[in-house]
Amino acid sequence: MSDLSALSRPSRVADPGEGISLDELRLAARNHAMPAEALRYDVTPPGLHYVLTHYDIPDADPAAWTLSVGGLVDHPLTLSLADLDAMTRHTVRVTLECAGNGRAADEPRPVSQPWLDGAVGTADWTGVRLTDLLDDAGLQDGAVSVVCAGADHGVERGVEQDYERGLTVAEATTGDVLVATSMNGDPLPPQHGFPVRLVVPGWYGMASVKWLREIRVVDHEFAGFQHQAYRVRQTPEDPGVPVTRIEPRALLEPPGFPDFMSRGRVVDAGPVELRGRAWSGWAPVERVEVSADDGATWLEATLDGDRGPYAWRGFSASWDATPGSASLRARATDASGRVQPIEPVWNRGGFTNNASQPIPVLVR
Ligand SMILES: Nc1nc2c(c(=O)[nH]1)N[C@H]1C(S)=C(S)[C@@H](COP(=O)(O)O)O[C@H]1N2
Ligand SMILES: [Mo]
Repeated sequence: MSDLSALSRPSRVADPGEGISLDELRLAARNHAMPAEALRYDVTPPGLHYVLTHYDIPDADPAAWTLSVGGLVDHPLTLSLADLDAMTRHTVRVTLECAGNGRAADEPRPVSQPWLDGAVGTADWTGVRLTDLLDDAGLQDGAVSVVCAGADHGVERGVEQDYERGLTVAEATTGDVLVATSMNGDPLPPQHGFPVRLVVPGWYGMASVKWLREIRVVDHEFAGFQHQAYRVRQTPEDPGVPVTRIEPRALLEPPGFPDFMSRGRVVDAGPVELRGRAWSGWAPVERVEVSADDGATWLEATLDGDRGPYAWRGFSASWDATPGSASLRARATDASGRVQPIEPVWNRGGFTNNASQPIPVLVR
């Protein structure tokens, strides 16, 4: 009876025509998306920010919580929340996106959390820089990876584990990686990692370990379960490449009003101001285009002011809507030259699918 794989599920791709299962529905109900209309906010109100939790939200007692920093360091640390609050704090605005965002549009569908396009949100995270903590602890020669462990525990594909991810020393000590205790000026909500989490700006969400309880410096490149899981591969045998930074994506605030079931939109004919947000973890967004004819022709959107290197950027475009049906799309290009594709680029895990998503509209 100790074989955990009896209740665990293998990694799998759906059969042709196979519908979403109750397993996938249960995940989708626990791990909610950001409603598209919340693209109107520069900073996402916490209850509207997407959530993804592999196991359970831990029962955390803030008075007893400690974060330990150990392994290849000169001075191992055990920090209370009061200790973290007493250190120099920084606030960084970060757009976080799950690597599986867009997965449900993959054909065939990888069986997992079936995200459409809403696994995103932007928050002002406040905390201590990971590099400052590592400085205080004193990295020893031979330090290669900084392993970050959450307090949550579960089983995944038959493997029992704590949620753990590593960063190389170079990744951990550059780019504003935060050990955060606050979201939008308030303590972290339970679902976003209360009382302390990692935030790795520019990276897909899996790197930003929630409920952080241990930082362990090791002498090898860490390759735990969550590193094997988050790889872009074509077959189970394919070694693949790791999922790291966020690919560019633009999303439109859906205009007009929705149909309850289809979420298709209704707008009146005439000029329609289209607005949305665009982001990339590789380089600043340079250009956003909008289409009303499913990508046959594109309009150049105007970018709003920059809100920082890790935050999404607003954009707008004026569309002259004529009666009939339309299919709206947006696509972003970043300064590294990455452009959103129209068709999904398939991989077995359904990761990094940043294909432009159509919004059906009826113009009356
Ligand atoms: N400890 C822990 N950290 C975690 C996870 C988790 O399941 N456990 N999920 C990761 C994934 S896959 C994502 S996309 C982000 C989601 O962060 P959010 O729920 O605050 O939006 O948290 C990451 N950090
Ligand atoms: Mo994720």
